[in-house]
Amino acid sequence: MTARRLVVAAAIVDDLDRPARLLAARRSRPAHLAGRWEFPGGKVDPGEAPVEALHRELREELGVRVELGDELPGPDDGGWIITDRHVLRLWFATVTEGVPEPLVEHDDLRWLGRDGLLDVDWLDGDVRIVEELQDVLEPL
Ligand code: 9L3
Ligand code: MG
Repeated sequence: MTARRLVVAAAIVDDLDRPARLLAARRSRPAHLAGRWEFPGGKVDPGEAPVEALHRELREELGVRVELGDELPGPDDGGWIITDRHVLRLWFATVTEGVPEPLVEHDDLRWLGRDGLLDVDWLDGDVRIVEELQDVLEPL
């Protein structure tokens, strides 16, 4: 089997130093993912640096510029296997310009606190990342 495609995504939080809320995005497409929630982001293009790809995706998808914080390393060679065809790398981020809007492939956005984090229907691959983040968020 060929290597999994690299996908990059952001845990957008209200404050990088004391995060209390996390931005979740509801997919509007493709049909089999519509209605499920995710960390916004997308595929890294050939020749593109992962962090550049993440900035591009967040501009395209949400219309924002961000400052990136630390990466949240995963158990799968440093990444997070999210499907049999994709491996995800995830960075903390905070918005520096603009207000996030569901522009391209989302139809809803929600800021979630630690207690409500699992109230939305996360994509299968994202759930274990969300569970890990629960301990990182400050109580509201
Ligand atoms: N995916 C899973 N969780 C995420 C993201 C951003 C993406 N947080 C999955 C959904 C698709 C694939 O990765 O199967 C590619 O994502 P996109 O380019 O359609 O956003
Ligand atoms: Mg995307």
